[in-house]
Amino acid sequence: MTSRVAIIGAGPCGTAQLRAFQSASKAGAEIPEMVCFEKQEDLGGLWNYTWRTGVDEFGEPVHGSMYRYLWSNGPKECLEFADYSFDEHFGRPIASYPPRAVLFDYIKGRVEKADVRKFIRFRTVVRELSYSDETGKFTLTAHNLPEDHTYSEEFDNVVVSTGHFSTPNVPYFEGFDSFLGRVLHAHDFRDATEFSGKDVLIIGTSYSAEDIGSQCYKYGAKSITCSHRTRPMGFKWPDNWAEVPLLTKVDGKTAHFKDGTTKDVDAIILCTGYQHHFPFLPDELRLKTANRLWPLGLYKGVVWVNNPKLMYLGMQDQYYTFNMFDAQAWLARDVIMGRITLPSKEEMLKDNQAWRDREEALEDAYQEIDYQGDYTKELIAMTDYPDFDTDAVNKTFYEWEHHKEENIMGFRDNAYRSIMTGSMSPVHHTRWMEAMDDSLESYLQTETEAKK
Ligand code: FAD
Ligand code: NA7
Repeated sequence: MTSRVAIIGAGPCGTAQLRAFQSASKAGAEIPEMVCFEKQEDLGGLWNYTWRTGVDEFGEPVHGSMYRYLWSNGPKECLEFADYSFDEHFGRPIASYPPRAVLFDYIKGRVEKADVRKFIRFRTVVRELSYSDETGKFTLTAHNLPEDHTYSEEFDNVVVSTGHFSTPNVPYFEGFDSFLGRVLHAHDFRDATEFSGKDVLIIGTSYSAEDIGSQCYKYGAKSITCSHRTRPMGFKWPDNWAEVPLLTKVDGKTAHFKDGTTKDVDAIILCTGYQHHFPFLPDELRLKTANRLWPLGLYKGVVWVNNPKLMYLGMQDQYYTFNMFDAQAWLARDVIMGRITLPSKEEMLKDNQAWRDREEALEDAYQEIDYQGDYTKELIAMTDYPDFDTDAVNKTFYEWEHHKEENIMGFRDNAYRSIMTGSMSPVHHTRWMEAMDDSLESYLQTETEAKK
């Protein structure tokens, strides 16, 4: 009997898994039966924008954390699929920092080309997973939301690709209960124009803080104050920005900081990160980790050491995204299909610890980039995923870091060369600060069309 694999989630990781199996099938291999469960109405994961916050129409927690006017926060040349280039999808080179809708279109393009949409059961949420030592199989319980029907099926392998930037980490600060403004988490942020003319306080110093702060600035906030727990971001911010120590309490509209300073604010946006949250998994199958480059328990960052029939994709903190997810999905495929023989548990744990030890010694973003590049390189060497030059990707990431250090509000105006095709990307027709329209149509206009 053909074995069965369940893929949970149809975001960039889940669709990479579908494509990985499809490519083996196309090359003549016999592949397992694939069933992909996706709770949203379309694929693309976070890239599938929703205006909703809180719960959806079925009472499910809203997965989406992306917002209007979101543009790629890194060069697209660093995330490009090695088997499906931007040039192939758009028919010509396009600029380097596409808005969300453009990347969403790109992700969907590969899925359509590979014809794997048919394997996805949309609007179906996975509620429970268990493993039986007796049968050697997983029992997965799914809920078809529109039909309000719950059912269980057995699988030989399971791939968890549900993402980890959807369940917010929401700290409490004294006075929040009586704050005379709005408190929200980045997960619920949708439209920066809401904060136009307002004094905004941001808590956190990572990507969400940097980008949501920049969005608020671009769309007319009166001031941005960024409060840090560990260290300030340190970019050359515009004049109406301030970086301050951690918030200690709020009193009315007044925010108090650790250094004794205060600031009256209208809104507080908690850019305090997310939790790895898998409510459908029992303890023995559940990854428990903070957001970091090397979560423990996963051989090669993918295979659940305590039960290697279970895979996790994309669970790391990310510089590399789409093409690293691909490299992981190809590895998961080959483990599932028996093309890769796993070493002993002891060996897997040793390998895992070696990666963790190296992660703990990393000193800056440049070393972190090299680390994730090396990791991706190692995965690529293990499968037939099209080889690409991770050292060149790393260099593009360095350039990106430099461009941010030079001009945090202008780094998206730069262009880079594709590592996959060698073609140079054009400079975008409009500077990011002036580009208010984030539609695909607007982004794909040529310089002449945009100037009309
Ligand atoms: P997701 O995209 O989160 O997809 C997971 C899928 O699983 C979703 O479709 C969800 O509905 C589904 N799912 C979850 N639980 C269940 C369940 N129980 N049953 C069924 N289905 C389920 N990366 C970049 O490369 N560039 C960027 O500019 C960038 N910007 C970002 C901005 C924000 C605000 C955030 C939050 C992330 C950003 N990222 C960016 C990183 C992002 O994590 C990856 O690009 C990518 O979306 C991760 O893919 P994924 O498949 O792991 O997870
Ligand atoms: P990250 O990258 O996990 O960063 C979380 C930030 O939140 C980080 O600066 C933390 O500060 C800060 N944090 C967490 N808890 C607290 C508390 N209690 N008080 C103050 N500050 C806190 O999450 P992001 O949302 O920025 O990025 C996630 C993804 O979204 C990313 O991949 C992007 O592509 C988009 P710390 O440095 O630990 O002191």
